Amino acid sequence: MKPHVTLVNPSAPVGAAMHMPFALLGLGYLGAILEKNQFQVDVIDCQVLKLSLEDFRNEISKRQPNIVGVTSSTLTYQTAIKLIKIAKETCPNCITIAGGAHVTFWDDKALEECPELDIVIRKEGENTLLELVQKIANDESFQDVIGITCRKDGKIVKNPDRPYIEDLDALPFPARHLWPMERFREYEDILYLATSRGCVYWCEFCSTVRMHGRKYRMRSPKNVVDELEFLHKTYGISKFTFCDDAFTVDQQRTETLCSEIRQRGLKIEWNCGTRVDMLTRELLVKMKDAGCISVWFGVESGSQQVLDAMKKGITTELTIKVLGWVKELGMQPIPNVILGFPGETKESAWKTIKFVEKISPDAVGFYNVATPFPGTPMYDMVKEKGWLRVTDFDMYDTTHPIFETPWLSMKELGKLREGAFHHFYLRRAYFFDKRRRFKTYTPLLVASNFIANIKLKLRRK
Ligand code: B12
Ligand code: SF4
Repeated sequence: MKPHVTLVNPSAPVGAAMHMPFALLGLGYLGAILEKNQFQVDVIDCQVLKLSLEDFRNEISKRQPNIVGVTSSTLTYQTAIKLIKIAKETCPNCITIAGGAHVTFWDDKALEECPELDIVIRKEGENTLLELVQKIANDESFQDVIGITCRKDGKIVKNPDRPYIEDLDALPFPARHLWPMERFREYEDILYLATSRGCVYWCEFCSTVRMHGRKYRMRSPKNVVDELEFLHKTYGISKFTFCDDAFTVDQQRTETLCSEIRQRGLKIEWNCGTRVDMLTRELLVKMKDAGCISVWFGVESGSQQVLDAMKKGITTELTIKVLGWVKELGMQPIPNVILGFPGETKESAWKTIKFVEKISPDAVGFYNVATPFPGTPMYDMVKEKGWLRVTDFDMYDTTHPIFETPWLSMKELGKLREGAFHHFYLRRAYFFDKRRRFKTYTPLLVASNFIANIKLKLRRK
């Protein structure tokens, strides 16, 4: 039997703060590796197609796959479980698999919580899924496949981890054609790609590095620019986001990548995210020449004490210096901030809010609330200390306080985050900035931000 595999992206819970939908790279890579090995594969993206649970039931019933693979972050975990139950009800002979950032660290619990779930694939999924599907195709037992957690003789067993893929160039490009790509144009004209996996740091709140490993694995500049060129030609898109967690860990590679973009005469604009200690002014100049228009930074906090508690490994001085270079060179720095990490006080949070306004007065970036994702030391600490208050994963959208500490209550944290946005937009410096004064979008932006905060408040009740 050649199994037919359906990959599924669950919708985010109603009201959760979410980014625009796009073709997920994780599922895209899985689809591509299966297609490369001549398996029939399709995607049901409930987020993109705005499918209700009943719509999903109809869709899966029409397709009748042999294997259903559902991705999930912590935010979409509970919905993923509902979809798996529906898949099993609708196609009782199908094998159900879950993968992604949440179930990797919630594998045994997911299998306990959901008898309809057959297998969890932990961490990087391509080779594990391929081996599993091949075994199923050959009617062989899959229970010894490495990288999975499954049931064996009535017990839940965790097989050893699979080694990470070292040669990322060997992977096919994500199978974006499995999505209705024209639908994304309704939202934004940007395509996303990833040029590396893993990170060399080990921040206390970060689940990515525990997922993809404490080692920076890279695609070659040629392979990345081949993908850019392919996407530019196939979809007519000229704007790209590199989703890497730390795009410039290997500065030489970034330089070569920029030269390759220029040499091929690609007229594109792009943005990326990185750490302040992994950039030089010279590299930024080269990035700008190759089309970079903005850079995201994990600024996280304006308090050195909180940064050290996070094990972030950067200083506030360096952040000021590097974001200054980005601005001087005419690019936009976008700070990403976490409020409420254990040890945070009202004072340190306000220090951060003012720090962010000083280093990036034009872009509010993202004020995230410290969210304890399973698999991270922050999650373990919050649980051990008895600080965890919200166990409903539908609330883990990084805007909703989840725990409280002796130094900061959840109510205070919620107010601080709202205060951060209000303060940002209502500053005299923002409203009376000459470049912005006559632009209609300023009051619109302020109004939409107030509405978003009201919605958030209602959701919290
Ligand atoms: C791009 C990105 C987004 C995009 C797309 C989301 C997505 N699910 O891909 C957008 C902007 C929409 C987004 C939104 C959010 N994100 Co985000 N995002 C990322 C980022 C930076 C890259 C994801 C990526 O493409 N990775 C590359 C691919 C190859 O890896 P992968 O996605 O992990 O997929 C592999 C494995 O997980 C596995 N796998 C995944 N799914 C499946 C399914 C099956 C069946 C199998 C077998 C295997 C498998 O195999 C894949 C291939 O190897 C990651 C960090 C990271 N580097 O991974 C954060 C990350 C996934 N996001 C995170 C968060 C918190 C969010 C938000 C909650 C934030 C918010 N409020 O907006 C939302 C939730 C979105 C949602 N619906 O789930 C956290 C998730 C933590 C957690 N435990 O849930 C991460 C890990 C960042 C972090 N530092 O902690 N995000
Ligand atoms: S630098 Fe970024 S990707 Fe690396 S461990 Fe810290 S938060 Fe995670």
